[in-house]
Amino acid sequence: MFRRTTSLLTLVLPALALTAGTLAGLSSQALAAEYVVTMKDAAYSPAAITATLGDTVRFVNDDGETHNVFVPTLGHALDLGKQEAGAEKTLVLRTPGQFEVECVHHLSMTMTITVKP
Ligand SMILES: [Cu+2]
Repeated sequence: MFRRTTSLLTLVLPALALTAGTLAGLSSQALAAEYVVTMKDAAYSPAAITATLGDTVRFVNDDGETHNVFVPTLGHALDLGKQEAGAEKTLVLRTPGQFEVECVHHLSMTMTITVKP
């Protein structure tokens, strides 16, 4: 009988710890904002956003052609790859500062993202 109780506790305690961790994760996510940037007619809209560290930017290709999210700015460089018509890609802002976003398919297609600490 004693043995059975011990093994039950061994199972229950890690499960409780896992639940607490998940709830903490959810509450910090709930505070983060999500910005939506549409890609249409060779332009990002809006062309500039100011967000806070941990926020998310969702890029929505609302167009008939392929676009892209490419960041050449030192310290922020990234490439989300080819984004087909109708596709969405998400970027979590993990580094404070300001950077340029460019579309490798359209040279005039640029935007600025400012990330406050
Ligand atoms: Cu483009």
